Amino acid sequence: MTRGAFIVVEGVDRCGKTSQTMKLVESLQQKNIKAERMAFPDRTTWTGQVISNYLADKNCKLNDQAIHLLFTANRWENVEKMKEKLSSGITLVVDRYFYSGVAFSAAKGMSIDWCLQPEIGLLKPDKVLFLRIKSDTQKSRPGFGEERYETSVMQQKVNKIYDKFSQSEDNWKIIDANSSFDEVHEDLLNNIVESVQNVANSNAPFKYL
Ligand code: 2DT
Ligand code: MG
Repeated sequence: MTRGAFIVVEGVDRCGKTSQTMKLVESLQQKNIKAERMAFPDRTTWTGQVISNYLADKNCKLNDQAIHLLFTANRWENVEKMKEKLSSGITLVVDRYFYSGVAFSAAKGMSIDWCLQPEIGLLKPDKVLFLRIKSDTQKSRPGFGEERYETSVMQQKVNKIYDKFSQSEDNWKIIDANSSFDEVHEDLLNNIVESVQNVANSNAPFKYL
């Protein structure tokens, strides 16, 4: 049996990642492609609960390196589960991955090289779809929540780091996310179907960071 594709959707807050990833799984299933959604941070695990408390409580004083490593550990905790699902032919549509980890930590002033080190050895996505929105579009969407990082200054810094990834990484694809939900959905879906077919046709083994 050929494995499923490992797809990541990245982008700043309010670009539509959550609703798009949910709809994508439905649309893939309608095409008889086995698919499941995942999101990082995975707030259901032990590290996920610590992370969730950190994000919700702006007074929580946790050293930047420590929280960075907790986000990374939250991915490592899920590696076996992800491999099992992909091996059983399920395509994973994942809302955020280590690119968010690096982008948010580097936006706080940490070194990108340092941030990347603990991610080495994790599964590498077959495709990263970067939902790129103009800051005007972002501002026109319903307001930021109450969580840490949900400020315009932080989001702009993060967007710049995503732009760097989109230029340097071979698996990134920029998706114009300023248009309607349905148009963006079609664009994402076409890209994912193509990746699923490429993985199946080439019998691609897992790739690692
Ligand atoms: P959500 O709003 O998507 O739940 O994200 N973040 C995320 C990091 O700082 N490091 C990471 O490794 C990941 C995956 C982005 C919650 C916030 O957590 C940030 C926004
Ligand atoms: Mg959020």
